[in-house]
Amino acid sequence: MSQSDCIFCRIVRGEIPCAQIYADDHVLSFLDIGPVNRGHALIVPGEHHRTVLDMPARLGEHIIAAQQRVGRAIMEATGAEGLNIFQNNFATAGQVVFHVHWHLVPRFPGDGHELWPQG
Ligand code: DGP
Repeated sequence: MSQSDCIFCRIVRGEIPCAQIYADDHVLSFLDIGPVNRGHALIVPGEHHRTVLDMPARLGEHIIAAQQRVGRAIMEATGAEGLNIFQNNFATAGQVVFHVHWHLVPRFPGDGHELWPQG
């Protein structure tokens, strides 16, 4: 369930350092190396699955719980007033690391990002 050449598996195994935010038996959360906003975090399941389409649904509950926990923490730490949560599947959709993961991006009034279509 772990791949030797996967960068996120290597982070999960502690072989590559990260700025860790949260960890439990199912997920690891750490700051993105190329943040699009202050506090940009990633949530990564410990198990290696390439995309959300390959991931067993049983992990969903743990992912949502981590999104709530980490989302609250980074909003409080940064003073953000909003939060985008998104993820990319397959290269055509912008996936670069092929170990499924979620982006949590704190949002600030007037931060100018058009990360998400505005309603
Ligand atoms: P995606 O395009 O959804 O596959 O996003 C991959 C993200 O992973 C990207 O925002 C940068 C981040 N990233 C890639 N390598 C590393 C790393 O070694 N450490 C950390 N903290 N983040 C990484």
